[in-house]
Amino acid sequence: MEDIFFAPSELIINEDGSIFHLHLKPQNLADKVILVGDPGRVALVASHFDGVECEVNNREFRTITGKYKNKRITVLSTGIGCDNIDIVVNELDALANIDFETRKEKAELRQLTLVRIGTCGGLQESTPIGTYIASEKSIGFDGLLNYYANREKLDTEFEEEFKKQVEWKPALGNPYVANADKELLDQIAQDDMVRGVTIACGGFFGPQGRRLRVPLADPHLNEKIVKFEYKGHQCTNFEMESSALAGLAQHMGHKALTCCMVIANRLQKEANAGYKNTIDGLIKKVLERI
Ligand code: R1P
Ligand code: URA
Repeated sequence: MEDIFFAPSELIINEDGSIFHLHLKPQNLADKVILVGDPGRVALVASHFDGVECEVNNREFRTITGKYKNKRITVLSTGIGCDNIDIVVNELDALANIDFETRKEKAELRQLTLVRIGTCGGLQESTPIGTYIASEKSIGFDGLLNYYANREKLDTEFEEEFKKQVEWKPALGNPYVANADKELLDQIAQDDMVRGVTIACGGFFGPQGRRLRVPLADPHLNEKIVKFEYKGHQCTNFEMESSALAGLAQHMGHKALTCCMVIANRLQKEANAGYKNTIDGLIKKVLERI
């Protein structure tokens, strides 16, 4: 624990005592947290709760804390992208581990369990639309963890092998690899989920190899990603938040995992735009197992 005073410009607290973006107060946060991208998915998760304790909304961050079968759970939306994960995970950690009166770190770590329930694009024939994928490893194309210390504690061996096999172009920035918490992975990813390597991208189109009107810097990157194989691991899916979540949680001492439902398969060139009706199956599994 470091004895640092977090100045008002570094840790912004609103006049009502809530944290800047999430508008949550420390007492609003449960130890078990479900993160979803879509603010509309928060009500879907909370529809399974036996009771609701508080509901807070600001920008794309919608939060409900309640009870599911005697487990106190907070569900909150992050919106799209790793930039929002930086905000959400730092603010959740501050709510748990910084004393808002003294603006100093608390003496003992309060460990959070963070499970993201999202949607993704499948990359293999074994990941058709409807598959649930738990991200055992996440490769971050988003650059976020390059700004934090302790990068060497991430999975640099896997990173080097990935860059070699896909002939990574340095102009794309340095990808990093973050692993899910092993215990949480075993708890949540049972036989009905594929354990995979997820690529978290800084965009939905170009960064995921979707070419509409503007040509891509490396039009063959996705073919190389699909072929990549290392120690039995293959890249299974694309989404936009898992690496930032896994990496930040590891640095902060929290447990984190991302589970996504495939809504588009890039090999089969198919998509299910009506997925909102079917993601409830994944939500129920996570609520039971968290
Ligand atoms: C893109 O459509 C969004 O969907 C996926 C991506 O990660 C990105 O946030 O996740 P969510 O469905 O959780 O938003
Ligand atoms: N989310 C993504 O980021 N990519 C997809 O292809 C589908 C959902």
